[in-house]
Amino acid sequence: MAKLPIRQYPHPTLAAKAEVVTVFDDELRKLAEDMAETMYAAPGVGLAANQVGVLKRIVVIDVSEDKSDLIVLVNPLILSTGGELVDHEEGCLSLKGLYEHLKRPSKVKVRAQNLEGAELDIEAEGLLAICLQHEIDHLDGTVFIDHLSRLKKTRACTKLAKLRREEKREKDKKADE
Ligand code: GNR
Ligand code: NI
Repeated sequence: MAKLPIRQYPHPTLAAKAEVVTVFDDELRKLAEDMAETMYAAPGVGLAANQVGVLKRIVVIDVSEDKSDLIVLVNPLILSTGGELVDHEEGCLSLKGLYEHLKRPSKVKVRAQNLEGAELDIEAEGLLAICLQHEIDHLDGTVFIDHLSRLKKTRACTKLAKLRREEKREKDKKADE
């Protein structure tokens, strides 16, 4: 197992469309394992391959309290969305420290394949439904702030730049001690 570096916005792989997986081999299983380790270490509730610089349609998710329920999805597709649009606060490991309110459908049906290539369907609501939409967006080159209005996205980018400046200042200060 290995922890992989998480690419930060606006890294080009975050804006690229990931390729459909056709080969279900040991290399794919290794990638899934490394992505899971990276997600748990971050810590986060999901991770898409684009975030570790790999343009393959694979995501890992674990929204369980005790981190005991890993879901690996290959070639996931949203079959349908439903329920109300729910307002929630969203974050992303590739836009570290930034949290913004967003509305998404509360329910989602997803079809995917597992690491053996077998088809599986998931019906989700709550945090899992949000996370599935967030991760599948990544595979299509979309990050959550792309769903904001132009003005709100600009403000979010300004906030992110400020967070990074502050983080750098803290780091420089520590190195100086
Ligand atoms: O860890 C994460 N938390 C989160 C919170 C609200 C909505 C979506 C997410 S996904 C995010 C991990 C991540 O960046 N996945 O791509
Ligand atoms: Ni993300």
